[in-house]
Formats: sequence, structure tokens, C-alpha cells
Amino acid sequence: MVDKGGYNDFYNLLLQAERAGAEQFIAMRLGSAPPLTVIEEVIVPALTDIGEGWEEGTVSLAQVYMASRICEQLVESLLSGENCIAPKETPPIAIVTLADYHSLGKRIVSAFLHSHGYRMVDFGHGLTVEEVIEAVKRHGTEILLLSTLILNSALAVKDLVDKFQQAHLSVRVIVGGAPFNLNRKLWAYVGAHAMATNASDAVQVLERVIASPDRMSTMTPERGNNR
Ligand code: B12
Repeated sequence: MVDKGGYNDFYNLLLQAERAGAEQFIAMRLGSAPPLTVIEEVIVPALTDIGEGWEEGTVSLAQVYMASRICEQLVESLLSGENCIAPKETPPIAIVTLADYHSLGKRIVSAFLHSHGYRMVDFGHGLTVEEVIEAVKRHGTEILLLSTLILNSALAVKDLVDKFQQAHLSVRVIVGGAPFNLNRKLWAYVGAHAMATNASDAVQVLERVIASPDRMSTMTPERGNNR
């Protein structure tokens, strides 16, 4: 059997659509770790593995769908009680899922940042390049966090960045999501300023992007994950 660290049982409960069991598993984990850690160390890797199973043909789309529904509700309930520190002074920040409907990553990243004092406008998910540009103009966004889970959506970031330049909009773009995690050079190829591999890294990367308007030469050098 594949070693799924501490979340093997949770992974199996998701595949069997055992909502009550999954909730119980998470409740037990909360006894020893805070909600955001449980999300990053249990829920995100279990869903990622389910996605890999789907790609390999061992998991059905119905199982992916049920697993994601259960996780969405778990994430919402875990995040609802999350404490947050006082808002920080920042340039206007926004977050959006470009051109696809995988919304869970965006939800988690925005909750992590919120709990660290970063406030941002959520443009929603499934927006086109043109809709994002309109929203950026309307809100005067200076830092845009873009989540994409489908490769085509990740490639559309290049078009978006080009159009920002053509429209003389000075927007710093931070990207994240499966295509960028799979190909560690993609963020630079699409013209983003930076990327982060997960929600905890997003906090650190956002801090650095706010502090320095220049494009990052590596993504999160402290962790040495610029493969
Ligand atoms: C759950 C899921 C779904 C759910 C989505 C439910 C929802 N409300 O989000 C459902 C079943 C609806 C779905 C549908 C589809 N899916 Co889907 N899905 C997944 C799956 C299994 C998990 C995604 C997920 O929620 N993970 C948990 C979240 C929390 O993790 P995350 O999004 O990666 O986010 C973390 C980091 O990436 C990062 N991050 C994310 N965003 C951002 C943004 C910023 C700024 C930063 C800094 C960081 C950051 O931080 C997050 C927290 O750590 C992935 C597999 C995978 N490897 O990702 C496939 C996957 C993304 N899906 C895929 C596909 C193909 C589809 C469909 C096209 C399938 C179909 N034939 O219909 C549709 C498309 C729907 C659409 N148009 O958008 C493919 C994409 C492949 C590709 N090369 O493009 C994947 C990779 C599966 C696979 N291996 O083939 N899917």
C-alpha cells in the first residue's frame, strides 16, 4: 500500500464517501494540531493523492467529487473559528481563481492570509482574463493572488500579465496551484512575480512581494524548493 503518512485512514474514508468518519478523524486531529495545520497536513495531501489516483485510473470522478464536497465542508467549518490578528496596512490585494472552478485552494490561501492580518478582495472563481482586468481596475488592485488548478488556466496567466502591461496596469501577480507545483519553472514562464506552493508559503511570499516591488528571482529560496 502507498504510504500516506498520517492521513491514510482519512484518504480511505474520503474514497468511501464516509462523511461522518472523515469528520471524526479531523476532530481527533484537532486535539493535537491547530485547524490550519490539519488542513495543510491532512486534507490537502489526501485530495492531491485522490487526484493522482484519478489520473492513474484507480479513482473515479464520482469519488473525486464526493471527496471534494466533504473536504469543502470540513474546510469551511475549520476556518470559521480561526482567529486572526489585526489587519495590516498593505497595498490593495485581491485573490481570484482564473478560468477554472477549483475553488478550495483559493479559499484556504485567503483564510491563511486573513489569519495573518492580510485583508483582500475575493473576485471569486471561473473568471475570464477580461473579467479579472475589469475587477482589477474597479478595485485598484496592486497585488493579485491567482489560483489555477488546470494547466490551460495556468497558461492563461501569461495572457493576463501581457494585458496588464498593455493597459499600463502595475499589478504584481503571485500564482499558485497544481500546475505551478508540478512545473517549478512555470510561474516565471507566465510572467508572474512570484509563486508559493502552499498556503503557509503564501504568507511568507506575500510579505516579500509587499516589501520589494521587484520580481522574485526564485520563489521561496529559504526552503530551497526552486527546482
Ligand atoms: C477536488 C478536485 C476537483 C473538484 C473541484 C471542487 C472544488 N470546489 O474545488 C471537481 C470534482 C469539481 C473537479 C473538477 C474538474 N477537475 Co479537478 N481536481 C480536483 C483535485 C483532486 C484536488 C484539487 C483540490 O481541491 N486540492 C486541495 C486544494 C486545497 O489544493 P490546491 O488547490 O492545490 O491548493 C493548495 C496549493 O496548490 C496552494 N495554492 C492554490 N492556489 C493558490 C494561489 C496562490 C496565490 C498561492 C500562493 C497558493 C495557492 O495552496 C493551497 C493550499 O495548500 C485535483 C488534483 C490535484 N493534484 O490538485 C484535480 C485536478 C486539478 N482536476 C483536474 C481536472 C482535469 C478537472 C476537470 C476538467 C475534470 C473533468 N473532466 O470534468 C474538472 C474541471 C472543472 C473546472 N472547469 O474547473 C486535473 C487538472 C489537470 C490539468 N493538467 O489541467 C487535476 C490536477 C487532476 C488530475 N491529476 O488530472 N476537480
